[in-house]
Amino acid sequence: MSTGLIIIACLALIVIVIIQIGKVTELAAKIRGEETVQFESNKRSANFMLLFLVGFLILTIWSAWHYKNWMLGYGPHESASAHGGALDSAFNITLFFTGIVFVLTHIALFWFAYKYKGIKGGVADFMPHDTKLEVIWTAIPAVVMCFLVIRGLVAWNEVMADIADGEEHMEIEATGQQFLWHLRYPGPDGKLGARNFKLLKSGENPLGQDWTDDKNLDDFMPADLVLPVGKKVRVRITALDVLHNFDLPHFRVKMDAVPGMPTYFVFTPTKTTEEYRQQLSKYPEYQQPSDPKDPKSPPLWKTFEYELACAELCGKGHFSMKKIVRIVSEEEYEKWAKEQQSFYLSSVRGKDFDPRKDEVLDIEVRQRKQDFDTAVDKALSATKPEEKVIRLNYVYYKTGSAELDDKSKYELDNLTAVLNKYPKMTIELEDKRLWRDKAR
Ligand SMILES: [Cu+2]
Repeated sequence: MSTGLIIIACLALIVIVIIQIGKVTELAAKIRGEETVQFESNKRSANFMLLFLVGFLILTIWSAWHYKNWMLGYGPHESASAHGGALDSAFNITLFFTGIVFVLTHIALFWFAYKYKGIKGGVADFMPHDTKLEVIWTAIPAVVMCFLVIRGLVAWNEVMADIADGEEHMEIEATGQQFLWHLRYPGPDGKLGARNFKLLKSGENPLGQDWTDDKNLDDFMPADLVLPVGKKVRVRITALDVLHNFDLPHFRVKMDAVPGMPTYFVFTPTKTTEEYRQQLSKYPEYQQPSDPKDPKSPPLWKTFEYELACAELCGKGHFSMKKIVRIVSEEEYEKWAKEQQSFYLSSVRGKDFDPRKDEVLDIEVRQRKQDFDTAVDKALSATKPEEKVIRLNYVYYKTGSAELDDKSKYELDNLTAVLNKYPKMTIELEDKRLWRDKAR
């Protein structure tokens, strides 16, 4: 903060000094005659031009060199995706040509301002037209531009290609909303369910998922973006309110999220978070403590995380649209995915607004069969007789009747399957109420 104030004060002083010099020059002109003073002033300006040229070029080149290990594309920040290298090299080739032009034009600009300063009796050259010069300064940029554009197009087509038919990949979805990203994964079925904007309701159904579509039932919405290394990912990108932009800088992924117009990006992460950290650890810049106020805090490279950002200024909370991205091994990813809870089952199922609350879903039948089989295994291996009990949790009767409800069938099927598997097993059926009474 204080450094900032000093810099501002210095700049203000420099401006005041320049204004004062101007005033002094004016006064001197009145005393010594206009022309002499004018030429002296020209000479001084010309010298400043040269000084600025040298200082400016040195500073530009020094800062580029000095900060290169913080910039994407250089030092440890090589791209972490399969396509990223193509974009980086297109960028570097453009930088090479524009860099040469940048240096040459600046030298020419300030050198000529110095060389052709106003002198006593000096007259300007009259050169209305020079065909050779015009051909040169049109042809060279045209050829270079053609080369850059064609190369850029080739890279663009490669980077923007969609998944080919039957190509192995996974698909996830990212939806931008002021001011957060909703991430949606397809769950075990590998398919994202349908959405309908008419079903949108914050809290109950933030993405407008259609619960009558079975593909939606296992979709989950994690807090972080976790992906397996080396697997092609297609990200469906949508927005709920204004323009956002799905930006994964370390992977050179960037695509607008437009309300009402789904976009996508396909990329393959090639480095796990851990590998990227190891790469950073080889550079002195990343040995600094991650918390500048605490010298004992872990070094920067150890705390590095990939990030998902919004790269479209979308409102005052724009900066908060950040998520951590973790790239992990295939096994770690499988483990993580298994731990994720389906949004439907954890937040919608059985609630008043669940349109399928009266239905028993296939996904539940499968889950309950698994639970049932686990309970059977547990009872079989138990030693105490009171532990050799299996509870049939989902057997219901029709209201006011001794007839079994249709929904009970699958639970009895599970029991039949077990009895068939162990033909010698004998069981005793006991009513739950009696069982409860006995326990008292
Ligand atoms: Cu945004």
